[in-house]
Amino acid sequence: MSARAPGPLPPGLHHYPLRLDPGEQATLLQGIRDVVAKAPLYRPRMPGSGRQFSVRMTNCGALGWVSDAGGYRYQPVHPETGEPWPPIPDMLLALWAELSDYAHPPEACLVNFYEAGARMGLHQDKDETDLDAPVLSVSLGDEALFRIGGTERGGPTRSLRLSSGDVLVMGGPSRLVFHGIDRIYPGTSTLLKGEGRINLTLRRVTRP
Ligand code: MD3
Ligand code: FE
Repeated sequence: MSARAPGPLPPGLHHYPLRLDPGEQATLLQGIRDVVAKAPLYRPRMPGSGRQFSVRMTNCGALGWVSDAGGYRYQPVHPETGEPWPPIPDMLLALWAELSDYAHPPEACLVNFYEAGARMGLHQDKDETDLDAPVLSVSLGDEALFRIGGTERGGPTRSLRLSSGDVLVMGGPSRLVFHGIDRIYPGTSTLLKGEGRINLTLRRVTRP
């Protein structure tokens, strides 16, 4: 079985397998532990149904993505504590500067935490005003099955297995493609204390 389904990646999507070495992953993980200590993980709800996400979330940066009865949006404070989000760790800002091909810094870093059994359904990321900027994602911990389609719901999809230390950059034509996480593979990484996966997504929200 191949780690990657056959077929090309969508144009504008770049995969950097194991871009972070184990030492860099440990340093970044400590940075995220510091973020979570100030801005606790919480379980967002779908705006319509009120159903809770299986993924827990928090943010760092000037703005954070939140979801509740009031809808999907970016806001400068944690929805439960009312406190500003902590700053984005320097390693992430450096990765963005190196890989994003975008002249301005990210404003938001969404932190997703997947326990065994958590998933994220196919969706588009379009709550940002600046869709010219790419999204940069970093995976830490257990491996995940990432699914990516085209810009129309219901079109063909392909899957990519993401490992700890992998970086994805989605820009240009891939910025508005449908994507999701079908499953994680518990016990495939020893980075975290227990099972689970952390995904970090750096985003530009406003036009510079
Ligand atoms: C392709 N996160 O937070 S990261 C999300 O692993 C999200 O937690 C997934 O989808 C995760 O919105 C996937 C890879 C990713 C992130 C954003 C994208 C792929 C993307 C935006 C546009 C296209
Ligand atoms: Fe997404």
